[in-house]
Amino acid sequence: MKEKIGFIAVGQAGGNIGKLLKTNGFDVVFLNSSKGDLDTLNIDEDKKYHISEGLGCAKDRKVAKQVAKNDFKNINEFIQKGLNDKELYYILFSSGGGTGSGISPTLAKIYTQALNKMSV
Ligand SMILES: Nc1nc2c(ncn2[C@@H]2O[C@H](COP(=O)(O)OP(=O)(O)OP(=O)(O)O)[C@@H](O)[C@H]2O)c(=O)[nH]1
Ligand SMILES: [Mg+2]
Repeated sequence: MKEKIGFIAVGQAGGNIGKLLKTNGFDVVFLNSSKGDLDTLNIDEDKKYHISEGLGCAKDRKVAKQVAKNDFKNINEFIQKGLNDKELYYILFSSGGGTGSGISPTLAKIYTQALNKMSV
């Protein structure tokens, strides 16, 4: 089952949880609007994506949503490429910040409707 699941880690808390899952053999891709936070995770370059324009969203969900909307094509390509053979996606994020909680619900909605791949 492990090989059929893909985790999408968004924001710092999502990234920290994703790192633990990766260490335990799961496939994880990492997204953040803060390049500095992404780099602290020490993950292969092809598994992490810095959302364009992003300098961190400082707990502002509206900013996060807008930044993700502007860069959605690249975000989607990055996820599809990193987790292309998966039957199920899980999204990891904290409800306390801007990036993870701003972007993740919209991402879940899009993937549920477009791919029927989400589990929440
Ligand atoms: N338990 C736990 N909480 C964390 C962790 N990392 C961040 N948090 C908490 O998550 C909340 C903020 O969410 P973050 O994930 O840092 O925010 P973000 O999604 O990166 O969004 P930005 O506001 O744009 O930075 C704060 O309450 C943090 O203390 C973690 O590894 N474990
Ligand atoms: Mg952050």
